Amino acid sequence: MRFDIFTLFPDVFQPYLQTSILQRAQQKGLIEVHLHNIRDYATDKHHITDDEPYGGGGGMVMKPEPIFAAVESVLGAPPACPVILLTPQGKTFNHQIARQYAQLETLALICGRYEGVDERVREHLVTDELSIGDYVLSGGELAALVVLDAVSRFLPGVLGDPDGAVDDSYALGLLEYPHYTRPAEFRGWRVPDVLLSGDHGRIARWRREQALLRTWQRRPDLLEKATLSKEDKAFLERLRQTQATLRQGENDEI
Ligand code: 6GU
Repeated sequence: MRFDIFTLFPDVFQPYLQTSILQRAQQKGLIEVHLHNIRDYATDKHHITDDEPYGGGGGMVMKPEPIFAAVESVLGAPPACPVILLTPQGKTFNHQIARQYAQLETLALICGRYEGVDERVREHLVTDELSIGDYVLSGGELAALVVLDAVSRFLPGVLGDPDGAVDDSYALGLLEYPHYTRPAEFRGWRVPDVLLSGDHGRIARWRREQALLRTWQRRPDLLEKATLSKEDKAFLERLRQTQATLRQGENDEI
């Protein structure tokens, strides 16, 4: 899969792209990342990419010409692939969107900066707008890396496991069970005995129950959509009973 990233700060991408999974994915030819500096497409002497907003008010707005020129000279006019603008005003990115984008041959990502981007970019160049959560970043660069990373994990072969991201917690619909490695005791804190037992059946059951417990405690909304076995449902019912009993105890004390 090919990613074309349009940004005023291409340098911030390099360290992350040259690390671990994404570096290996590029070496294996599974992903190609092309960074384009929007400033290189400004035609005036000073390569200006922003200007004051019409109508006044503070801040600067990214000019339309360099963005159109960059995207169209790389991808054609109009581009054949989706063109995503990273902005806090976009739809919130998630696991499902990442999986859908992983079906594409090419994805273009435009990183917004300053107070915003000229509205004509949104109206006539961009096909989708994405945010990565309800907070404001100084620019879309970190968000573009988030999207690139999450999408890449769905491509076959990017993870060591040929099954790719299907084992991740959101794919399973549950949060992950707790992980431990050596030493078996650290500062007096012991790894749960069951994990040292060598009994693979008991270990699998413990992990499943821990995943259910954690999801029930932290993200009960995920349980509604998760695929649950009869045993899972029985375990959750026991959790609910225990909690109800505890609550009753608290009330009795009052
Ligand atoms: Cl995509 N961009 C900016 N500037 N801030 C954000 C964001 C994107 N997603 C969350 N906050």
